Order: sequence, then structure tokens, then C-alpha cells
Amino acid sequence: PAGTAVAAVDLGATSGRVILGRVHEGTLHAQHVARFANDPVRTRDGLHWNLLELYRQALSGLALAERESPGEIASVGIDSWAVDYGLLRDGRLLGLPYHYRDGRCEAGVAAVHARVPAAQLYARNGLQHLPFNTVFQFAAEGELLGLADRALLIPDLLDYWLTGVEAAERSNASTTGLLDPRTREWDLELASSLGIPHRMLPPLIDAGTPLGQLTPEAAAVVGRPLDVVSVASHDTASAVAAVPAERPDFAYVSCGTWGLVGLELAAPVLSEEAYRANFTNEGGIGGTTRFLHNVMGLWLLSESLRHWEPGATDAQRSSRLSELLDEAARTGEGAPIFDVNDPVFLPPGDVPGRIRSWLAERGERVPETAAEIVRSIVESLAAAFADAVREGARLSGRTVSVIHIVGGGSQNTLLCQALADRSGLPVLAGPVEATAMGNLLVQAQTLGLVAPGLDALRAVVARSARIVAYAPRGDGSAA
Ligand code: LFR
Repeated sequence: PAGTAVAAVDLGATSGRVILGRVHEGTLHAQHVARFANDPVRTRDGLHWNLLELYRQALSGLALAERESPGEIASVGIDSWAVDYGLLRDGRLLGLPYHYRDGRCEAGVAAVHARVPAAQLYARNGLQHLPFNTVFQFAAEGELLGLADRALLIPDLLDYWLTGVEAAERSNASTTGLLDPRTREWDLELASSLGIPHRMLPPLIDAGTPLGQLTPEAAAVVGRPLDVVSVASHDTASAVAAVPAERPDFAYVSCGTWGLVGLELAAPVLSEEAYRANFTNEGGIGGTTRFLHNVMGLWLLSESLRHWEPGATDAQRSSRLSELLDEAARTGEGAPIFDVNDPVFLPPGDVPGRIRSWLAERGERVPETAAEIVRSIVESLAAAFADAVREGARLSGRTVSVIHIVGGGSQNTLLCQALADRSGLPVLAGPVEATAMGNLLVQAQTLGLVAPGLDALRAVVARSARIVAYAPRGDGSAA
């Protein structure tokens, strides 16, 4: 349909896309305009995002969208993965932003914990310990930090390049370790005690805040000075907003590179138990808390494929993965389960070899063929997802009666069925593009095209997406 459109730039850890959306009679129609690879680059000093390339691709995707729908795009919003940032001085980028899978953070973690012990840090920021949380990356910067007068998270940095406006959108700011999850303001006392100058932290804004028009330089590429709106710029926050839940007692798995598993709560849970279970309290839209745990996710499959098919294109790898999943489905029950959350699986490299060693070291059966390894990964992911749902429910004192899985993993039928079996709960799978839908619909709400509130947003998703239901087989004791 023609008429008012909104554009989402959604950057994932392995690919990015530009998607146009239109809301018609309460239904969202989304149209892919551009898709591009996100290939990090290793230089002498570590693993970096190719941010200029991502910015160029975003601009040219928007230019294409404007050419296809001249004059119809009412706003643009950007989301990406969390925690990573660029340091700036006088508006200029200092060095290439690091990839969170770079291994430089160990010293940063030790330095932070020497000043604020882990349990105390959690009591303040409610964030699960991940070695790459922004606060640890800052501590690993060394001298450079003192030169910077600003840090902007990836989507905020791209918004800044697009509009000249410096801000920190709250959903993503909540992954830095420097935001107070109760007040949703910067914890300036914590920043001071870690030697982080307050000037580094930009003014906070909520999803749905208009940022302004494209700069003349950006408008020259796109063809028109489009309006930019801040969305839930943390991809997981956009995805959770677009979970098509119709009742409150749901858990979610946002499954892409990572599997983000948890519940939506009205307030953070900062208990000793939540700290021990390493559950996080990230910010959702409408002041909600995303009480969740990071599980390793489809990364284990994509990185295994990269190892098995070194010279292949993305398309070749994904068709090989489909073949392997079909084969894996026929390998039968009883695949060996490994702990997907073991940090040995975090860095890029020979993931299949690490899985085999992990199992061998513990005297478990070692999968031999690629299909057997794929089956082991899928079953181990499903087991970890089911555990995290149970744990999240226990820690928050809530009952869960359905699991929604969204993102790329919702297309993996083997994974969805295994999740239903291992949790003993019905699983509703879809939409695949939950992140982009959350991005588009927050913009639609800002424009008044969708009624305000999370329930109204979710109702649009429920009407627009194809959802597949998986019923648990057995009683969940497979777990
Ligand atoms: C998912 C995600 C996770 C975050 C990880 C690293 O794409 O944003 O929520 O923990 O990437 O930034």
C-alpha cells in the first residue's frame, strides 16, 4: 500500500537491513529495501566493527527507500546490538570502535572490580556480568578515555552522524553498567568512583523522541532531509516490544546471534539470588524492565558454519545450514548436551572443535559428524533456554504459561520443538523480524499511526505476523 511510511535501520552482529513499514487498518506491512553483511575486521590492535561501511550502507539503503517511495518516508529509526561505542573529542571519533568479542576486557573487569566489587556493582546497576559490558570496556581503554569528551553507543553514534544531535537512548544505555535501573538516570556517583568523567555521558532520552532532520551532508546522499526518531535502539528492546503476547504470563526468547531469555517486569529485581543467577535488568519501552539472561544463541551455528565452509558466501552457508539441520533432525534423540554459556564459546574461531573438547574433557559422548554437532548445539540451546525461563520465573516470583520465540531462531523448527519439549510449555514462534517491527512500530506510535502503549503495539504485531505454535511432547522432564 502507498501512503505514509517509516524506515528502520536494523543492525545485527552479522548483517544489517533497511526495512520500510506502513500501517494499514491496524496491520503492519514491512518491505525489505536493503540487506548487507556486517563483517568485523581484525587489525593489529584487535577486532573492530566496520562502522563507516555500516553507516554508508544505512545511507544508501535509505536513499534506495526514498527513491522507491518518494516523499512518503515520515521518519527513520536506528537500532543495533548493545554495549559497544565510539569515543569522541570535539565531535570527532577517536579510534575504531571495538567489537564486544574482542578479548581486551579482562584487565578492565579486574580494574572495575578492584574499585567496586561485583556484588556491589550489581546492587547498583542490576546488570548481569558479561566481560564486555561498556563499563569494563571503558576501563580497558587506558589513556584514550582521558582524551575523550563523549562516548556514544553505536546507534547513538550513527544518529549523531545523521543529525548532529548527541544523546543516549535509555534502552541501550541500560546495557552500559552506568545506568541506575530504578531511576533510569546515569549513576554519576558510580561513574565518579570508576574515574569516568561525567561529560562522557550524553543526555538521556526515551524511545520515541524526535531527534531532528538529516544533516545537509546526509540529506544529499539520501535525497531529502528525512526526520530521525529515536527508537528502542537496543535491538533486544525493540524485539521484546514486538513480542506478540496477548496475556501477561509470558516469557520470551529473542533468538538471533544471542538468545535473550526472560520476562518483562514492571520493576527491576536486584536480589542476591538474581545476582548469583546472573540475570540482568535492562530497560524496555514504557519504563518496563527486561529481566533476562544472555544465552549464547545462533552464534554457535553461524560460527561453526564459518569454520566448516571458510570460503563460502553467506547464502551458501545458510543453505548448507538448512541441509545440516534436516540431517540433524534425523540423528535421533540423546544428543550430548554442553553448557552453551561457557565463555570458551565466546571468541570467534573453531567452535565445533571447542564443543568436542568440552564434551571429551567431561567424559561425555563426543559428536563426530557436522550434523551430530548441529544437533548437539540445537538441543543444548533449547536446554539452556528452558532453564533460563524456569530461573527467570523463579527469581521474579512469576508464573509462565507460554514462551514466545522471536528473531531468526523462530524459523528453526528443530529448536522450537526442542524448547517446547524441554520446558513443558507451549512455544509460539514468530515474527522473524521482531526487532525491525519494534523499531517501525515505535515510530508509527510517535507519528500517531498506532495508539500509544505496549499492548497496542503488540496487537499490531499479532495481527501482522505469521506465528507457528509448538506443543510440548512429554511432560518437560526431558530437561
Ligand atoms: C543482541 C545483543 C544482546 C547484547 C549483545 C551484545 O543482538 O544486543 O542483547 O547483550 O547483543 O551487544
